[in-house]
Amino acid sequence: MSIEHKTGRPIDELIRDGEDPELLYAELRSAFEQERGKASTPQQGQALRDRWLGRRSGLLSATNDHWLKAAPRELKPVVGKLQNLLRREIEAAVEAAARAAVEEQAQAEPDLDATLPGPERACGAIHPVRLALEEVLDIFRPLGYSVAEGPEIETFFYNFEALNFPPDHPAVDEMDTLFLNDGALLRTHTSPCQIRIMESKRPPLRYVVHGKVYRNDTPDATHSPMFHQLEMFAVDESITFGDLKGTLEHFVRCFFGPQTQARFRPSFFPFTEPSAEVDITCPFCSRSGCRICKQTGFIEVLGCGMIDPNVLRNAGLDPQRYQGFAAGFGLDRFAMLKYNIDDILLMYQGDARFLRQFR
Ligand code: 2U9
Repeated sequence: MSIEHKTGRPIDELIRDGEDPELLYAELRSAFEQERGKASTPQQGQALRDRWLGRRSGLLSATNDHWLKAAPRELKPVVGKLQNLLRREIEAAVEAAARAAVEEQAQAEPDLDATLPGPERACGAIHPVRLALEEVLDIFRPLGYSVAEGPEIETFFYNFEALNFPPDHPAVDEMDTLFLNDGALLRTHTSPCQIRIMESKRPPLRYVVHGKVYRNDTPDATHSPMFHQLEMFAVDESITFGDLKGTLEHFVRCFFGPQTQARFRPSFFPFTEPSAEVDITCPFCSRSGCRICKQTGFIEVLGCGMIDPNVLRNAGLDPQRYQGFAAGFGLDRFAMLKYNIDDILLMYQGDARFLRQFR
């Protein structure tokens, strides 16, 4: 953008010809004054500001570049000083014009207070399930675990058959599983992801998988038909139950606090053998008994076990050569324990006042 002098010649040319910069700046100033006199609404004030002070293509920046380059060496300091002076004048004038326009508008429309702040922008919050997930991932990543997710719509094979569920297992029943058309179903756990990983990658494997899972449950304070599951598993040539215990003890101490102790109780899952459920010493009462641990001093937090050889075989791995451990838990429940939330349904009502409490 260049400015023409009243003679019709570009001003940088005049500068080059030794024209007095003071005079040229005075002309620039009067050009600005004329425009300023015409700006009477806040919108026009904004346009004036953009035209003269705009960072990239504003008249002042453009002339600064041109004039300074064109000026003979001995005049450069004078041109620079005049530019700064004029910029400050124009900034002050634009501010004053904006203020005057607001006042004028307020007088014209007395009910409108143009100085009031605009409507508050609703600000979101990080969901407690996401906070719990990030904490869990921060514990497993340094141990060398990768993170994976998979489809929420699954086949019967990946959700049940490959995981060693017998056809008459109660979980397969429509009572627990939400079936879709064409034999597809909403996954009831994230375990199908592990099958897909074992099918497509060679051991050693260490993965955390997580995501939404669905069960045909009636909602209440501890059940939601959709919740978030997280599972971790490791497959290698000499993995033992000792590796599983050490890993999970480390994990619960990191997540629930360094005093936490874990208790492994024998259990049964179709996809692990042997299997265990893990109770931790109650983080709320340090084992002395409270409402949350129902006076037992312990809280059940996860299930785990050595991956059943049938499952390894179903995923194409030789169980003579490879072993693995796996564990799973509900992230919603972990978030509830961590942040002392007593109703799972609160987490799915989208009330920002609730959601904002946890960080
Ligand atoms: C493969 C092999 C083994 C993952 C495991 C559990 C035990 C478990 C539940 C806790 C509460 C799910 O959220 S919950 O309903 N999970 O008890 N999960 S072992 O074992 C696997 C997974 C995949 C291929």
